[in-house]
Amino acid sequence: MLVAITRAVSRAITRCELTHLERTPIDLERARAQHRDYEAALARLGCKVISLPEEPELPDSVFVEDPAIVLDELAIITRPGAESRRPETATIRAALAPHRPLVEIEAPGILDGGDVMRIGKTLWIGVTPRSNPRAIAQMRERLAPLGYIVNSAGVHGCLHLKTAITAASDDTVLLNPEWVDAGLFSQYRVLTVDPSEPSAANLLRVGEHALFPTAFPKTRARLAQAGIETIPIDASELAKAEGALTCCSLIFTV
Ligand code: CIR
Repeated sequence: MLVAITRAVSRAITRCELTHLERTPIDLERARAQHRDYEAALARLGCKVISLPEEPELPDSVFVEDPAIVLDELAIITRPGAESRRPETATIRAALAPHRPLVEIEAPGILDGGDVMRIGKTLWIGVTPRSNPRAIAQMRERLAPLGYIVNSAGVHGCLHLKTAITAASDDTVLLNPEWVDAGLFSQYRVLTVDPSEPSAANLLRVGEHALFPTAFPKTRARLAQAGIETIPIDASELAKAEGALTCCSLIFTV
């Protein structure tokens, strides 16, 4: 069975971290309505949704992808790169404890789950202001014995690796070549975003299905042409907080 952990949008979202975007007003009720639609879409696609209660004091806590990485064998509790986000790990640790053995990223390592892309037994980890080589070394040390290959990738011009690239299928990646070096990923079939939609590389796989933002119709058409069908979903309000589709859930099998 697929489980999706999510968390309600915090009333403090207007104080979210922003790196590459200007602050613009976020409509809390609209963000919450879109987030409920997202949870409903996950449920329709077969997930048991575990929706954690709102954290009124933690602005970015809706983005549950960043405090943990869930693999089949274990879950890694991260040490988020933004200090304001470190308290988010406590409740994520508690939510994951029944499902996986837990390991922790230790200081001076920093890591955001948004920088970790898994394709089969290979993990690609972005080196960004949120994730450093010390954490990547810890990941490699812990996961190599389980058969994982851990690679790093530079990211330029966007927040996380998965803002620049996500896996669209087991052998296909969707990427923005301005933000990540496409040459690194030549072992996969590489699809690129439409140049007029730079933020369109974040696709969320849910089992055999995929959710994709309504904001990027041209890239969605490119995906369809390559044989990858996606279900459109409006996530425009949380996009103002620099969040995309993968950021709002931790999806795993139990
Ligand atoms: C942050 O800067 O941490 C949040 N405002 C956005 C986090 C988005 N998470 C993600 O891409 N995995």
